[in-house]
Amino acid sequence: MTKSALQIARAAYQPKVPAALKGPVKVVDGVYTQSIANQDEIKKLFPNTYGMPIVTFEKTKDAVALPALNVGVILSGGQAPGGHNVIAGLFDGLKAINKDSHLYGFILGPGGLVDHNYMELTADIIEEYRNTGGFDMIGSGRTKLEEKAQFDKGLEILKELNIKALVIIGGDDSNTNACVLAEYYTSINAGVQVIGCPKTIDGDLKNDQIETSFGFDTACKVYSEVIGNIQRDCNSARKYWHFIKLMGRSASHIALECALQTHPNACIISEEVEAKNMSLDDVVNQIASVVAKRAEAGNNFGTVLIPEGLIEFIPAMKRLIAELNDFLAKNEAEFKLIKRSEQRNYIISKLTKENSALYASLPEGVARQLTLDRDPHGNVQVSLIETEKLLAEMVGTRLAEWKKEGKYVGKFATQVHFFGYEGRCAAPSNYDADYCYSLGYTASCLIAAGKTGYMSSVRNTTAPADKWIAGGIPVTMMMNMEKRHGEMKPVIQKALVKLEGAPFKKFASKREEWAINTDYVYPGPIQYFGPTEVCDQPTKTLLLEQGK
Ligand code: FBP
Repeated sequence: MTKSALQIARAAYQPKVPAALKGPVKVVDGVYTQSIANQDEIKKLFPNTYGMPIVTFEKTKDAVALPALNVGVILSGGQAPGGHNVIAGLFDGLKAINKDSHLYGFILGPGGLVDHNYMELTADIIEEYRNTGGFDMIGSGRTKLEEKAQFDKGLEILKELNIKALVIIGGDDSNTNACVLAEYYTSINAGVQVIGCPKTIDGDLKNDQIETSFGFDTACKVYSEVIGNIQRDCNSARKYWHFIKLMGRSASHIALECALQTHPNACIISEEVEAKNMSLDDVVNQIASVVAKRAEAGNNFGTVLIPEGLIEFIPAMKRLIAELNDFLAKNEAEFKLIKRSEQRNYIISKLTKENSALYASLPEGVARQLTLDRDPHGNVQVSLIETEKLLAEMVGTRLAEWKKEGKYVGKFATQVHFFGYEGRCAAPSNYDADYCYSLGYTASCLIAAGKTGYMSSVRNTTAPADKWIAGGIPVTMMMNMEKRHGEMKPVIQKALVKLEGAPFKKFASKREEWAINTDYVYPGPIQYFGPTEVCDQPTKTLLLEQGK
């Protein structure tokens, strides 16, 4: 692999870790836990892994010699910067426990376990990937691990390789499944522990114990850099409105963080749209009003940030998508036989009155995207829905209507962008490089401590790394019951943007000022070498959440 000068310099970077992880650790059991809701149901479903205590690792002088361990690792779901460092931290931790330990990577996600597709991760391989972005060391995939047959098939290869623990690096769904797997392997005395690690650029796997999912920091910094560049271009030419859609399947954490970093003229937060029961028209009016106000001041340019999941948070659209999901699930075969040119009318004829009218009012492209294949979790693939184009078009139409009514709306020319894939494999920021390495190392400590059904946790990360707290959180603690595919299931609760939380409040207190004034911030690229205040800052979201 040919490497850039930055990659070569970066390979030598030694991630910062909590002080406790710099030598032998002892396990300190904390309080016993219960799930955040539906305690009785979840306890019944997880008799072996429910209610375990939170654990913390503390420094000890008494090093204990432990036997060599064979461990497997899986990267699950969408890429997130820092995944390789989780694996590097895990590898170093296992070698520190016993130099004869072995680490195996399952290829292309959970499917690798079921298909017995794996490779041993040796020191040479790990060296190649330290502090790099991407998941290409072993690849990732979205196969859902949820059937007993898959668990049993997986166990065959785990036994063959004498693997005693499996680390699953994934988002809320993958960690939920990791816990189901932990419970199952414990119930049959399989002798395999399962540990999860919180990953997703979306930032929606967090709670009182898990401060943030890895990758969110780097991805937001990459998007904010590019948004800043666009804003500088925008403020130089003064002739375009830029509509920028940002990844984040459901929650608007990425859009909110980027808004806090760059001060755009408008930013839509899906959770607010839902809470205020706004229609698509209301969202369009909100943006069009900002455009018209800026035009009055002679500013025919600006930026609008749009969260990827917006469409599913507009209550009327949510109802439409729910009916479409059910309808397409039941009539998939028939729908696939309909000619492409007739699919729209076919759908219009099948939906209930309200949904049919809404579907008919959507531009062709968006209507089509709503009928495309769902992902393996049954979600609409929101990254394929061009909300940025839809809103740019609809705002244009609204302004034209206002103009006819005699209102001054200035000139309105648009550019559209979608930032998502650009940030998911970026070289991890120092924060993510350190956080991920520490998460991986902590996972090795959880394994050595004989834990299963835990998620690796590193807390207090707005303080210097030395003061970070490493430990483990029982996954059942984060669960509640939710409806999935028509059935109630135990799942880790997804963290949406809290409208009463400090990050949203900060944004809400500033957005009118940012709408009218041109108060853009240009964050520039991530810096890896240099002063702490430039290179080692966590996200604004995390700082605000921790009252800093
Ligand atoms: P994860 O939740 O698996 O981390 O993935 C998140 C994400 O990056 C979303 O932001 C986006 O909607 C989706 O993945 C895109 O999926 P795909 O990689 O399959 O195109």
